[in-house]
Amino acid sequence: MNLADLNKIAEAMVMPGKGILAADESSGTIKKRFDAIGVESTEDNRRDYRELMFRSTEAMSNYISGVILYDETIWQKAKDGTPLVEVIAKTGAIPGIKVDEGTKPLHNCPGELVTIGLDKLADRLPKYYAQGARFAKWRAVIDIGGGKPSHTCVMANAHALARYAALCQEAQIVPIVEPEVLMDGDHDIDTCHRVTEWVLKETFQQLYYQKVALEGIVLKPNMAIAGKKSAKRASVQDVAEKTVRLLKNCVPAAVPGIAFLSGGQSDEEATAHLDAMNKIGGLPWKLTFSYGRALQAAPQKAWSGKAENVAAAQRAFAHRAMMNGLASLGQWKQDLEKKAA
Ligand code: 5MM
Repeated sequence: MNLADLNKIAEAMVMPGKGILAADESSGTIKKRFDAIGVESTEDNRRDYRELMFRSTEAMSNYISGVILYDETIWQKAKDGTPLVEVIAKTGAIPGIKVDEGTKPLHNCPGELVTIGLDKLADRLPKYYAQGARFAKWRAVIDIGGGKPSHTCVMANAHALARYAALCQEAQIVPIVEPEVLMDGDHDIDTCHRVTEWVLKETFQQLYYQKVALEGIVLKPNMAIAGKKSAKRASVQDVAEKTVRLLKNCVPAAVPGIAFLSGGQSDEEATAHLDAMNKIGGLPWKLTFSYGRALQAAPQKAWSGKAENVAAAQRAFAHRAMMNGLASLGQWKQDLEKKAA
């Protein structure tokens, strides 16, 4: 492992003003997204949709530092025959790859999941590197409510994340470490804060046990936020202050950057929260975005599977990318959203 090179990639992934596009929806997830816009989820449609984002030079060159791809996409070619990884790399963004293989029920823990995919990972990573991937992603899912999460679930997922991260670094690939505490329940922001603190502390403990070099990772956590069904909504300032406090208590300064997931927040909420955190300032790591839904909902809707809508979809993508790029600098303003409408 060459740590200086890993660190260079990690720093580039979180460079000020830019963030990561999470375009790694698995087949089931992209089908759900396409169903919502009335588009059939065929290989060609998935390619066309993703190609339109990767060819949106305005968004990609100015605001996107890296793209997380699904296995199908990393081997796919654009309509004109150019490998999609090349299309991405030409914009200056770094190609990355989701390497987890989804989740399975965790034995003895009803309703809980553990992320799988470690078995052949050491063999798969060099192939992804040869195809151009310089970072990877593994997502653990932790649910709150009804006695969850269990100690077993938190431990099993943190251990898998750390084993994955160590294997990535060995293969000269920067691991995005994503322990996602879901915002599906009716819990309040303080419960989310408490559970996320537990999950992050356990994750960093396991990263230490697996000898992962923190200078060569990027953390992708949820924000401290109330569950979607909670009656007690937290203000933007509350989310920002509690998330920053949480991260300061859990994430060593050696980590180059933190790139949040959006987790089901609205586009504008996800931007406003990131911006408010960066406005607090004085942080030991960069804070940016690695959004899936909060970057793609608008372009997906604008595209709706029609070739004549490609330019409008690219504009919608560029707008969200710019808003989040500004938020990564703490320079977003709400009236910038109105101007685009
Ligand atoms: C883009 O969605 C990613 C893949 O999800 P599945 O494996 O479930 O298909 C997901 O991991 C994503 O990268 C993160 O959750 C962040 O996306 P959001 O939409 O939460 O910003």
